[in-house]
Amino acid sequence: MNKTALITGATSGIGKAIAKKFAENGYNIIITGRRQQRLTELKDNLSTNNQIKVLDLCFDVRDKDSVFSTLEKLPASWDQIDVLINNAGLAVGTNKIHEGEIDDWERMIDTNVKGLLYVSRAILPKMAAQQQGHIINIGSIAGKQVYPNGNVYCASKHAVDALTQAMRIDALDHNIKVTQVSPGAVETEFSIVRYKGDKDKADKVYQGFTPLSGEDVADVTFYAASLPPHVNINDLVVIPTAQANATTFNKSL
Ligand code: NDP
Ligand code: 8X3
Repeated sequence: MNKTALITGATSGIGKAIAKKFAENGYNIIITGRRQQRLTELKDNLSTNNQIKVLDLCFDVRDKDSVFSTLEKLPASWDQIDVLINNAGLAVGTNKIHEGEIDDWERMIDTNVKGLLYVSRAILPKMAAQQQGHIINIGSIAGKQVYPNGNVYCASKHAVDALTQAMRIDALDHNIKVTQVSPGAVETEFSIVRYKGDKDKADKVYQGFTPLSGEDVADVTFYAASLPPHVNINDLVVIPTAQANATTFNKSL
Protein backbone atom coordinates (compact mmCIF):
# COMPACT_ATOMS: atom_id res chain seq x y z
CA MET A 1 0.00 0.00 0.00
CA ASN A 2 1.24 3.49 -0.82
CA LYS A 3 2.32 5.65 2.10
CA THR A 4 0.91 9.16 2.46
CA ALA A 5 2.86 12.41 2.93
CA LEU A 6 1.34 15.80 3.73
CA ILE A 7 3.44 18.77 2.61
CA THR A 8 2.61 22.33 3.67
CA GLY A 9 3.65 25.14 1.33
CA ALA A 10 3.73 22.95 -1.78
CA THR A 11 2.90 25.73 -4.25
CA SER A 12 6.51 26.86 -4.65
CA GLY A 13 10.19 26.21 -4.04
CA ILE A 14 11.23 23.57 -1.52
CA GLY A 15 7.71 22.31 -0.78
CA LYS A 16 6.86 21.86 -4.46
CA ALA A 17 10.12 19.94 -5.04
CA ILE A 18 9.41 17.74 -1.99
CA ALA A 19 5.90 16.98 -3.28
CA LYS A 20 7.37 15.96 -6.64
CA LYS A 21 10.09 13.79 -5.05
CA PHE A 22 7.66 11.92 -2.79
CA ALA A 23 5.16 11.48 -5.65
CA GLU A 24 7.87 10.07 -7.93
CA ASN A 25 8.69 7.58 -5.19
CA GLY A 26 5.16 6.24 -4.86
CA TYR A 27 3.73 8.29 -2.02
CA ASN A 28 0.16 9.51 -2.16
CA ILE A 29 0.48 13.17 -1.32
CA ILE A 30 -1.55 15.92 0.29
CA ILE A 31 -0.41 19.32 -0.97
CA THR A 32 -1.34 22.56 0.77
CA GLY A 33 -0.87 26.29 0.29
CA ARG A 34 -2.90 29.47 -0.19
CA ARG A 35 -2.76 29.62 -4.03
CA GLN A 36 -5.46 27.27 -5.36
CA GLN A 37 -4.47 27.61 -9.01
CA ARG A 38 -0.94 26.43 -8.32
CA LEU A 39 -2.27 23.55 -6.21
CA THR A 40 -4.57 22.50 -9.05
CA GLU A 41 -1.73 22.63 -11.61
CA LEU A 42 0.59 20.62 -9.36
CA LYS A 43 -2.11 18.08 -8.58
CA ASP A 44 -2.82 17.57 -12.31
CA ASN A 45 0.87 17.29 -13.12
CA LEU A 46 1.75 14.84 -10.33
CA SER A 47 -1.27 12.60 -10.72
CA THR A 48 -0.80 12.41 -14.51
CA ASN A 49 2.88 11.51 -14.28
CA ASN A 50 2.83 9.10 -11.32
CA GLN A 51 0.64 6.17 -10.26
CA ILE A 52 -0.44 7.93 -7.08
CA LYS A 53 -3.31 9.94 -5.60
CA VAL A 54 -3.06 13.65 -4.83
CA LEU A 55 -5.32 15.67 -2.52
CA ASP A 56 -5.06 19.46 -2.65
CA LEU A 57 -6.11 21.51 0.36
CA CYS A 58 -6.13 25.30 0.13
CA PHE A 59 -5.75 27.05 3.48
CA ASP A 60 -3.63 29.57 5.33
CA VAL A 61 -1.62 27.90 8.10
CA ARG A 62 -2.13 31.06 10.20
CA ASP A 63 -5.89 30.51 10.22
CA LYS A 64 -6.41 28.23 13.22
CA ASP A 65 -10.03 27.43 12.39
CA SER A 66 -9.24 26.52 8.77
CA VAL A 67 -6.29 24.34 9.79
CA PHE A 68 -8.31 22.31 12.30
CA SER A 69 -11.55 22.12 10.32
CA THR A 70 -9.65 20.94 7.23
CA LEU A 71 -7.16 18.53 8.77
CA GLU A 72 -9.38 16.99 11.43
CA LYS A 73 -12.00 16.04 8.83
CA LEU A 74 -9.88 14.45 6.13
CA PRO A 75 -11.67 11.92 3.88
CA ALA A 76 -11.30 8.44 5.43
CA SER A 77 -8.94 7.24 2.68
CA TRP A 78 -6.55 10.11 3.54
CA ASP A 79 -6.69 9.88 7.32
CA GLN A 80 -3.52 7.81 7.79
CA ILE A 81 -0.63 10.22 7.33
CA ASP A 82 2.82 8.62 7.44
CA VAL A 83 4.95 11.73 6.92
CA LEU A 84 4.12 15.37 7.69
CA ILE A 85 6.51 17.91 6.21
CA ASN A 86 6.09 21.29 7.89
CA ASN A 87 7.57 23.46 5.18
CA ALA A 88 5.27 26.52 4.79
CA GLY A 89 7.19 29.56 5.93
CA LEU A 90 8.66 32.89 5.01
CA ALA A 91 10.92 35.78 5.88
CA VAL A 92 9.53 39.29 5.41
CA GLY A 93 11.62 42.46 5.69
CA THR A 94 15.22 43.11 6.66
CA ASN A 95 14.79 45.98 9.11
CA LYS A 96 16.67 46.27 12.36
CA ILE A 97 14.48 45.59 15.38
CA HIS A 98 14.14 49.29 16.34
CA GLU A 99 12.88 50.02 12.82
CA GLY A 100 10.91 46.80 12.44
CA GLU A 101 7.47 46.54 10.82
CA ILE A 102 5.18 44.90 13.36
CA ASP A 103 3.10 43.39 10.57
CA ASP A 104 6.21 41.66 9.16
CA TRP A 105 6.99 40.21 12.59
CA GLU A 106 3.46 38.92 12.97
CA ARG A 107 3.47 37.30 9.53
CA MET A 108 6.69 35.43 10.32
CA ILE A 109 5.76 34.34 13.84
CA ASP A 110 2.19 33.43 12.87
CA THR A 111 3.32 31.38 9.86
CA ASN A 112 6.65 29.86 10.86
CA VAL A 113 5.85 29.14 14.51
CA LYS A 114 2.12 29.19 15.17
CA GLY A 115 1.15 27.74 11.76
CA LEU A 116 3.61 24.87 12.22
CA LEU A 117 2.16 24.26 15.68
CA TYR A 118 -1.47 24.26 14.46
CA VAL A 119 -0.75 21.78 11.66
CA SER A 120 1.28 19.54 13.98
CA ARG A 121 -1.42 19.67 16.66
CA ALA A 122 -3.99 18.52 14.08
CA ILE A 123 -1.87 15.65 12.69
CA LEU A 124 0.09 14.36 15.70
CA PRO A 125 -2.92 12.73 17.43
CA LYS A 126 -3.53 10.65 14.27
CA MET A 127 0.11 9.51 14.29
CA ALA A 128 -0.05 8.78 18.02
CA ALA A 129 -3.18 6.67 17.53
CA GLN A 130 -1.57 4.67 14.73
CA GLN A 131 1.69 4.33 16.74
CA GLN A 132 3.82 5.42 13.82
CA GLY A 133 4.62 8.52 11.84
CA HIS A 134 7.33 10.98 10.89
CA ILE A 135 7.33 14.75 11.24
CA ILE A 136 9.93 16.63 9.23
CA ASN A 137 10.24 20.32 10.06
CA ILE A 138 11.97 22.57 7.54
CA GLY A 139 14.11 24.78 9.76
CA SER A 140 17.00 26.89 8.49
CA ILE A 141 20.60 27.87 9.06
CA ALA A 142 18.75 30.88 10.57
CA GLY A 143 17.63 28.51 13.33
CA LYS A 144 21.25 27.78 14.17
CA GLN A 145 22.74 31.26 13.92
CA VAL A 146 21.50 34.83 14.18
CA TYR A 147 22.75 37.20 11.47
CA PRO A 148 22.48 40.98 10.87
CA ASN A 149 18.89 42.08 10.08
CA GLY A 150 17.64 38.50 10.46
CA ASN A 151 16.23 39.13 13.96
CA VAL A 152 12.61 37.91 13.95
CA TYR A 153 13.06 35.41 11.11
CA CYS A 154 16.04 33.90 12.96
CA ALA A 155 13.99 33.83 16.18
CA SER A 156 11.14 32.05 14.39
CA LYS A 157 13.52 29.40 13.03
CA HIS A 158 15.21 29.02 16.43
CA ALA A 159 11.67 28.31 17.68
CA VAL A 160 11.31 25.61 14.99
CA ASP A 161 14.60 24.12 16.23
CA ALA A 162 13.28 24.08 19.82
CA LEU A 163 9.88 22.72 18.82
CA THR A 164 11.53 19.94 16.82
CA GLN A 165 13.43 18.86 19.93
CA ALA A 166 10.27 19.14 22.04
CA MET A 167 8.17 17.11 19.60
CA ARG A 168 10.80 14.38 19.58
CA ILE A 169 10.59 14.08 23.37
CA ASP A 170 6.80 14.28 23.54
CA ALA A 171 6.17 11.85 20.66
CA LEU A 172 8.77 9.30 21.70
CA ASP A 173 6.30 6.99 23.42
CA HIS A 174 4.23 6.85 20.23
CA ASN A 175 6.99 5.62 17.93
CA ILE A 176 6.96 8.90 15.97
CA LYS A 177 10.15 10.10 14.30
CA VAL A 178 10.89 13.83 14.36
CA THR A 179 13.50 15.33 12.05
CA GLN A 180 14.62 18.85 11.26
CA VAL A 181 16.08 19.72 7.86
CA SER A 182 17.90 23.07 8.06
CA PRO A 183 18.98 24.48 4.69
CA GLY A 184 21.36 27.31 3.88
CA ALA A 185 20.71 29.45 0.77
CA VAL A 186 18.12 27.90 -1.56
CA GLU A 187 17.05 29.76 -4.71
CA THR A 188 13.24 29.86 -4.59
CA GLU A 189 10.64 32.63 -4.21
CA PHE A 190 11.92 33.07 -0.63
CA SER A 191 14.03 36.20 -1.28
CA ILE A 192 11.34 37.82 -3.46
CA VAL A 193 8.99 37.51 -0.46
CA ARG A 194 11.68 38.70 1.98
CA TYR A 195 12.37 41.80 -0.18
CA LYS A 196 8.64 42.37 -0.76
CA GLY A 197 8.72 41.85 -4.53
CA ASP A 198 12.03 43.63 -5.26
CA LYS A 199 13.41 41.12 -7.76
CA ASP A 200 16.77 42.91 -8.21
CA LYS A 201 17.53 42.65 -4.50
CA ALA A 202 16.30 39.05 -4.44
CA ASP A 203 18.46 38.03 -7.42
CA LYS A 204 21.58 39.53 -5.80
CA VAL A 205 21.28 37.07 -2.89
CA TYR A 206 22.19 34.19 -5.20
CA GLN A 207 24.82 35.91 -7.36
CA GLY A 208 28.45 34.74 -7.42
CA PHE A 209 27.91 31.21 -6.09
CA THR A 210 25.76 28.16 -6.76
CA PRO A 211 22.90 28.06 -4.25
CA LEU A 212 20.92 24.95 -3.39
CA SER A 213 17.80 24.21 -5.43
CA GLY A 214 14.50 23.08 -3.99
CA GLU A 215 15.30 19.67 -5.50
CA ASP A 216 18.54 19.44 -3.46
CA VAL A 217 16.57 19.93 -0.25
CA ALA A 218 13.88 17.52 -1.46
CA ASP A 219 16.54 14.82 -2.01
CA VAL A 220 17.86 14.99 1.56
CA THR A 221 14.33 15.25 2.98
CA PHE A 222 13.32 12.13 1.09
CA TYR A 223 16.48 10.35 2.29
CA ALA A 224 15.53 11.17 5.91
CA ALA A 225 12.05 9.73 5.28
CA SER A 226 13.43 6.56 3.68
CA LEU A 227 15.53 5.13 6.50
CA PRO A 228 14.58 1.90 8.27
CA PRO A 229 12.01 2.11 11.10
CA HIS A 230 14.69 2.00 13.83
CA VAL A 231 16.81 4.84 12.37
CA ASN A 232 16.07 8.56 12.66
CA ILE A 233 17.98 11.66 11.60
CA ASN A 234 17.38 14.27 14.29
CA ASP A 235 18.89 17.24 12.55
CA LEU A 236 20.30 17.73 9.11
CA VAL A 237 22.01 20.98 8.05
CA VAL A 238 22.29 21.15 4.25
CA ILE A 239 24.16 24.04 2.75
CA PRO A 240 25.75 25.07 -0.57
CA THR A 241 29.41 24.06 -0.89
CA ALA A 242 30.20 27.77 -1.33
CA GLN A 243 28.57 28.69 2.00
CA ALA A 244 30.31 28.00 5.33
CA ASN A 245 27.66 29.40 7.66
CA ALA A 246 24.84 31.94 7.63
CA THR A 247 27.08 34.85 6.64
CA THR A 248 30.26 33.41 5.08
CA PHE A 249 30.25 32.74 1.33
CA ASN A 250 32.94 32.03 -1.24
CA LYS A 251 31.84 34.03 -4.27
CA SER A 252 35.07 33.48 -6.20
CA LEU A 253 34.51 29.90 -7.31
P1 NDP B 1 8.90 29.90 -1.27
O1 NDP B 1 8.50 31.31 -1.03
O2 NDP B 1 9.32 29.50 -2.63
O3 NDP B 1 7.74 28.91 -0.76
C1 NDP B 1 7.07 29.14 0.45
C2 NDP B 1 5.86 28.23 0.54
O4 NDP B 1 5.22 28.45 1.81
C3 NDP B 1 4.85 28.51 -0.54
O5 NDP B 1 4.34 27.30 -1.05
C4 NDP B 1 3.76 29.27 0.19
O6 NDP B 1 2.49 28.97 -0.39
C5 NDP B 1 3.84 28.67 1.59
N1 NDP B 1 3.29 29.58 2.59
C6 NDP B 1 3.79 30.77 3.00
N2 NDP B 1 2.96 31.35 3.88
C7 NDP B 1 1.91 30.49 4.04
C8 NDP B 1 0.72 30.54 4.80
N3 NDP B 1 0.46 31.57 5.62
N4 NDP B 1 -0.15 29.51 4.72
C9 NDP B 1 0.12 28.46 3.91
N5 NDP B 1 1.23 28.35 3.16
C10 NDP B 1 2.11 29.38 3.22
O7 NDP B 1 10.09 29.63 -0.22
P2 NDP B 1 10.94 28.31 0.12
O8 NDP B 1 10.49 27.18 -0.66
O9 NDP B 1 12.36 28.71 0.06
O10 NDP B 1 10.56 28.16 1.67
C11 NDP B 1 10.04 26.96 2.21
C12 NDP B 1 10.56 26.82 3.64
O11 NDP B 1 11.99 26.69 3.61
C13 NDP B 1 10.26 28.00 4.55
O12 NDP B 1 9.89 27.50 5.82
C14 NDP B 1 11.60 28.73 4.64
O13 NDP B 1 11.72 29.44 5.83
C15 NDP B 1 12.54 27.56 4.57
N6 NDP B 1 13.91 27.85 4.16
C16 NDP B 1 14.17 28.48 2.98
C17 NDP B 1 15.49 28.74 2.62
C18 NDP B 1 15.86 29.48 1.38
O14 NDP B 1 17.00 29.98 1.29
N7 NDP B 1 14.97 29.57 0.39
C19 NDP B 1 16.61 28.28 3.47
C20 NDP B 1 16.21 27.66 4.69
C21 NDP B 1 14.92 27.43 5.00
P3 NDP B 1 1.34 30.05 -0.70
O15 NDP B 1 1.99 31.35 -0.97
O16 NDP B 1 0.60 29.47 -1.88
O17 NDP B 1 0.51 30.05 0.53
C1 8X3 C 1 16.70 30.96 4.67
C2 8X3 C 1 18.17 31.00 4.63
O1 8X3 C 1 20.23 32.36 5.37
O2 8X3 C 1 18.34 33.59 4.44
O3 8X3 C 1 16.23 30.42 5.85
O4 8X3 C 1 18.22 32.64 6.64
S1 8X3 C 1 18.76 32.47 5.32
